[in-house]
Amino acid sequence: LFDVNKDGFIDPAEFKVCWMKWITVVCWPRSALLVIDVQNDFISGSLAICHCPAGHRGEEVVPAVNHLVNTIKFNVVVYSFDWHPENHISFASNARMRQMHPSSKIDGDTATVGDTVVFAGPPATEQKLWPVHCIQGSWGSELHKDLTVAEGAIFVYKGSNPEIDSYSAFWDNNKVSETELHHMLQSRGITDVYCTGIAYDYCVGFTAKHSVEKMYRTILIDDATRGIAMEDIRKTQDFLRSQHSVIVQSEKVPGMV
Ligand code: VGL
Ligand code: ZN
Repeated sequence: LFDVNKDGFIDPAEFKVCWMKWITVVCWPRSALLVIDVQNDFISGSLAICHCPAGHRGEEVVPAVNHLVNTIKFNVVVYSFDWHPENHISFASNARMRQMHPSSKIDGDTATVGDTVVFAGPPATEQKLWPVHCIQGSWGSELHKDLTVAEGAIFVYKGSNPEIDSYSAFWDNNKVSETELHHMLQSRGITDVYCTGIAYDYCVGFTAKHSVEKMYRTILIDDATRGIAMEDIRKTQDFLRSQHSVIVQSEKVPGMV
């Protein structure tokens, strides 16, 4: 099972991988449900995903997540918040106030929602532009009113640095700074991470990707996740499966009745 070094010892790095990936996962599984960005702006506000090509309706995740929270005894439930200041880099309306990198195909004055630009930085940063959304403390940043908030829940706030976007609840898009999430999951002995919420092809997808990188057994719950563009949702699914993450329906989650 293990390679040994010249003294006959197991390589500690390899053992750590085996411990985290297999031994604890098999012997002491502990689960976290991540509820990503189930906030008003993504459901009925400025970035309502129903206006996007996939035509998904964000509020459909609410009963699905509530059913999971009320039925299954997760060891912890985490709610993430997209949590932007007004001068955030991802807002199309802020593009003209920023310096573009020479490689950017679109300049700041003509840039609009949906464009991808390259800001000068440093570091040069590619950014898809969005409408103003999830301003810290605004109605749009609040969780949907019908969402059940589990007892002892953890809240994670991301995207607060004006200079860098953060789709994932673990890291910003340049992987420069990390949220508290990994630390909080580690301190609770979490092995299994279930991902739900909005948007499938952005914040949920990136969170699941980083969860795999952090070596959690990562499960995306398809019917509790909604997204923006069908083609990007498919790419997200293919990528996650290629990383040995699994995509299931709620009824297949252990403990579901
Ligand atoms: C998200 C676009 C911009 C998301 C956040 O939660 O998926 N998408 N900010
Ligand atoms: Zn955002």
